[in-house]
Amino acid sequence: MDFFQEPPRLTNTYRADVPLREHLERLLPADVLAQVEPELDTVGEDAAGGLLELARQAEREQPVHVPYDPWGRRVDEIRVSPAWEELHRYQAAHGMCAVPYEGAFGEHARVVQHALIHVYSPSSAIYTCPMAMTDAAVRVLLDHAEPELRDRVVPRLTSREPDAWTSGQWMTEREGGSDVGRTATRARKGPDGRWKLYGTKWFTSATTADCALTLARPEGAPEGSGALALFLVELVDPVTGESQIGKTIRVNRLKDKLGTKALPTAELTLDGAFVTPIGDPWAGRGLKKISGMLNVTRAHNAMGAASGMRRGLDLALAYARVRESFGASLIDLPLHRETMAELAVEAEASFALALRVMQLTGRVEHGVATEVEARALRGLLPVTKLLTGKDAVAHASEALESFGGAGYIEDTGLPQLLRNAQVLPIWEGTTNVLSLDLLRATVKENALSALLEDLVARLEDADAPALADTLRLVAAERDALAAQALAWAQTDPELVQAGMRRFALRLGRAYTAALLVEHAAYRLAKHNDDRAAIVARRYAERWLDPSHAPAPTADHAADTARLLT
Ligand code: MFK
Repeated sequence: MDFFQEPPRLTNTYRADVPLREHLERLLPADVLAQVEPELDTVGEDAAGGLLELARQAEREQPVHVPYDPWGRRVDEIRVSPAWEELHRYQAAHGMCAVPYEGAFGEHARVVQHALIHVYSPSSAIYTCPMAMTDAAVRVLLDHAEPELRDRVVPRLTSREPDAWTSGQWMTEREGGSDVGRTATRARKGPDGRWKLYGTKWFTSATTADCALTLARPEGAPEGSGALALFLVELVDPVTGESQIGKTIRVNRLKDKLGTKALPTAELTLDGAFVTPIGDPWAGRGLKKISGMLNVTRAHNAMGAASGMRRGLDLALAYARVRESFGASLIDLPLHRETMAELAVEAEASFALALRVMQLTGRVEHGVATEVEARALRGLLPVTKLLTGKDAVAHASEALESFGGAGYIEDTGLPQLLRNAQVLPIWEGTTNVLSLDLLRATVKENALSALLEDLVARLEDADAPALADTLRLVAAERDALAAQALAWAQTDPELVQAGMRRFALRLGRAYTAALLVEHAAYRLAKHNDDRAAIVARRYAERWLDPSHAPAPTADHAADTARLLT
């Protein structure tokens, strides 16, 4: 009989995600967990079924730019798949951008939001991009907008209705990608008192949004990033009620990208686009204000990275269970098992790191964070974004490899995992830009010392013998990092900059290991469960102990089995 390989099949991705469920049980009060779990279960069921179908459809039916109508009138319509629109309605109905602002879960709202997004994201065809920018725009409007603008726009962005608004973030220009200070778009105030923008925006993701935050230099203002002003563009002008697209906002073309294919990303020309200033444009500080947006989208980036890794793991494991080679299921071949266990450890590590950012964000937003936690979060954001972004690419590559040739074939849907991961270290700040942001946060806000202090606090309850070796590795790395930071006070600033990427990656790994230890200590104490302790040890041995080259023992093999059950 002909042989046909059974494909990997996902099951409810919430129920299958042991680390997610364990971390929620640790972090959320029982009543909050009981309230959100049915919804997570529904999203998990859909993520393995209906949502996944929608995501596949959206990736197939890619956005199209229609510049002119049949009679030659400029329209600049961007047509997206109906599935993309349905993915919008789904996340809105589940409040994925609304939860942090509705007040229902207090300081826990960001953890709840993370859980929902973690389950939804890998079956969303990167609909999480407009969601990230929408969430971030709400944060900026709440923090900086005049009450009239804030009260008109925020309820639309946080709506759960099908017509909920989304926001874009139009920052990148031909002159300035990472160096946003080079923004060349000009802002001019007309005699009617209204502001208009003139310039070209080189990357505008989710261009079908209802509004966007953007930067421009008021005519006559000085050069440099400090004079840039922040504006909200509404695609339908709120004064005239007319669409600005095809008129004062022209779509030059859609970008031909490596991945994120369902997501429309365009080049735009602003030719007198009507905008509303956020604060006094002459006071500048636009870059400072929009950095609040960047910090939210960077947290989303980390959530996207961790959830993509989880999906790679789920698929690789599902395949290993149905694929036979050399007389056994892949999952029973010792070396393949090792690779699967490593994918599991890495996915959990990134998840724990992103979750900590969301937990701290919730605490800061609800005014319950300590001063140390707030400063630690400022440093943790760039570190988390850069580390999870890098790890997501390596993880996706390994996940594809575990399928052999099938991982390289388009209609399996697997190459998309790698393509979509590759954007994560690029957008929202590259690894180098974020490494330097850690330096900025350290120099200006003393973030590093707070981060190291918070790291030590994660280890407080880790007195179980099963964690002793791991704890030693984390503590030694923490001491090495602190010593390096001290030495830098006496070092040529150019050398400090040159060392920042390596430092930020090491710091991220040490902090992540501390988070895994914290979780493991809880699992051992509360549930007499050592799964998380194995995860913490493997992670610390791999990343914090360069001399560690394990020759697997029988115990090691038993631990691997434990991670794969
Ligand atoms: C799956 C989900 C994915 C999510 C998808 C979203 C898709 C969106 C696609 C995109 O739009 S990608 C475009 C992303 N662009 C960037 O991320 C820009 C990267 N560049 C930087 O972040 C640079 O570091 C920066 C532009 C900020 C450097 O510019 P400058 O002129 O050297 O900044 P400067 O003078 O150091 O900082 C100006 C002020 O902002 C300072 O405050 P003060 O004026 O009070 O001293 C800084 O401290 C502050 N600041 C800068 N970054 C900050 C910050 N404050 C808080 N947090 C930050 N991150």
